[in-house]
Amino acid sequence: MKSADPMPAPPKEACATCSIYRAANLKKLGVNLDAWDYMVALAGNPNTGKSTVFNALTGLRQHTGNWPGKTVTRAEGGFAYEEQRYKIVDLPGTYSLLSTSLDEEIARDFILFGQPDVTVVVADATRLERNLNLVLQVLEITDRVVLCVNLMDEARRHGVQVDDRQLARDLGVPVVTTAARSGEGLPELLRAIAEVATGRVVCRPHRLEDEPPALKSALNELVAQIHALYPGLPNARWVALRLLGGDESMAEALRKGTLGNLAIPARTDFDRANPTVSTAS
Ligand SMILES: Nc1nc2c(ncn2[C@@H]2O[C@H](COP(=O)(O)OP(=O)(O)OP(=O)(O)O)[C@@H](O)[C@H]2O)c(=O)[nH]1
Ligand SMILES: [Mg+2]
Repeated sequence: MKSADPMPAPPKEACATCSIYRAANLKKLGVNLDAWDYMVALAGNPNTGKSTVFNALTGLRQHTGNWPGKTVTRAEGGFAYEEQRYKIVDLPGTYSLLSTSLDEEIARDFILFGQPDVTVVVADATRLERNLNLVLQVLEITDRVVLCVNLMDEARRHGVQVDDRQLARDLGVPVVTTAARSGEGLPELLRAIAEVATGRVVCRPHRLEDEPPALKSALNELVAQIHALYPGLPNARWVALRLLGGDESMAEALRKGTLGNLAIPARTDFDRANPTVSTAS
């Protein structure tokens, strides 16, 4: 966050009677998160409405506004839905998982190493093609993805239609269209999150074709070495690919031994190792 908001007020009684609550059986938990069953990450390009979704589901007041780069650290909140408690993490906007700015690294590291049960990629319906770059990158590292195509009201105003069913078939993950500012589509988004989190829906994401044999053997060798150095590091294969691609920040993390800091044996350990403000900031 560039400017600090005041501490959020706890969710009001009215939250329990709002339309999203009634339609979706949602209970906004604010920052009251003693224990949770599933963790959800909100990722996406800058300015696509991640914090707007976060606020609608938690009752918190994460900073929103009409310019990119507002959320610069992760913020956490909670909600309950169908008897399950969810911790939801609002991440800084990122165009790609290959990014290097600090706020983008926070998002990248959490998606890669935070082991969320569901990663919701919030995309801008008016710029869908550009947003799909990040979607495809996220699909390379996790099966458990829901694509939220937001700003549908803006898209309609520009005469843009989104074939969400075809998109879901092509990508192999659930796709939900929303206009988060007015609450449109949020009950459906909640249902999709719950279905993926609980395993009622199993995603079969579109993946790039297999690597050529020479690359495969180099990758396997490198993955074994990374695992020897950092046992249990999630997504070691992705790290190896980045190293082979000459990613300086990955190479630096490996040389300095800081890559291990990103390895999260248990999610609670991650939280302890990376204390951040857990309210709207
Ligand atoms: N018209 C319209 N505006 C929306 C919608 N969802 C969010 N917005 C607006 O879009 C702007 C950006 O929303 P944010 O929630 O701050 O976006 P973000 O993805 O968190 O942005 P960063 O943290 O900067 O990456 C704000 O002005 C929101 O009010 C929507 O569905 N329709
Ligand atoms: Mg934000």
